[in-house]
Amino acid sequence: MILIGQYDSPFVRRVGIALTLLDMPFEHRPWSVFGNADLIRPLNPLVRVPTLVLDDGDVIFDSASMIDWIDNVAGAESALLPRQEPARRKAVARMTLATGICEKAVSLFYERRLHAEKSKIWEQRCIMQIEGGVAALEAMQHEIAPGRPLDHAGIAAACMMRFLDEAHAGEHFTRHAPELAAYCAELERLPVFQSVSQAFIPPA
Ligand SMILES: N[C@@H](CCC(=O)N[C@@H](CS)C(=O)NCC(=O)O)C(=O)O
Repeated sequence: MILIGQYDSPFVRRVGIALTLLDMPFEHRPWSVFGNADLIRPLNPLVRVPTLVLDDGDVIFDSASMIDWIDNVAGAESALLPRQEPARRKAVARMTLATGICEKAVSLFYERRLHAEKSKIWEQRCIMQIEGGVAALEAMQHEIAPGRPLDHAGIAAACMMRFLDEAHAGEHFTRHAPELAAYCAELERLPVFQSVSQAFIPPA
């Protein structure tokens, strides 16, 4: 299978980390949605990353769908989300908050980078949503019991944290989230987080 997209995308990175953790072999093509749009478009009409091309040629289009497929193929024993409720829905809530924050962080980045005339209303809305999401995640940190196995929620949080810190360095979005920051810093020290990583490259 082929994972398309650069690891400075928190969405691509979380899929790459999950595949690596689960020992699912894949080829990585670090194509840019802007610079390599012509390569991505024939595989994904949305021209977005991550794009996951399976061995039978089928394509999966969104990181949430990829995570769902990866866990399904890995099987219940290996899947990277708790199986029991309410632990499962709580982990899913943290995971979707983290990826939701990333959606807003990408949107804020594009607003500032790609629009000659920026919308203050949109910028402030994104900032409010990111700050709210980070505060909510910080408040949920107590749900992660020490020694609990790494799951998709933790992976998504660490990928989110790195993206906020690098793509929006001036905003210091995580300054009021010390527990979340410490948890993510600990994950970033793991070999899989170090190997599946790339410093942020702004689109040209
Ligand atoms: N919901 C998508 C979000 C992916 C996303 O926003 N990817 C960005 C790169 S970080 C992208 O493809 N941007 C180009 C575009 O949206 O046109 C996912 O989880 O895969």
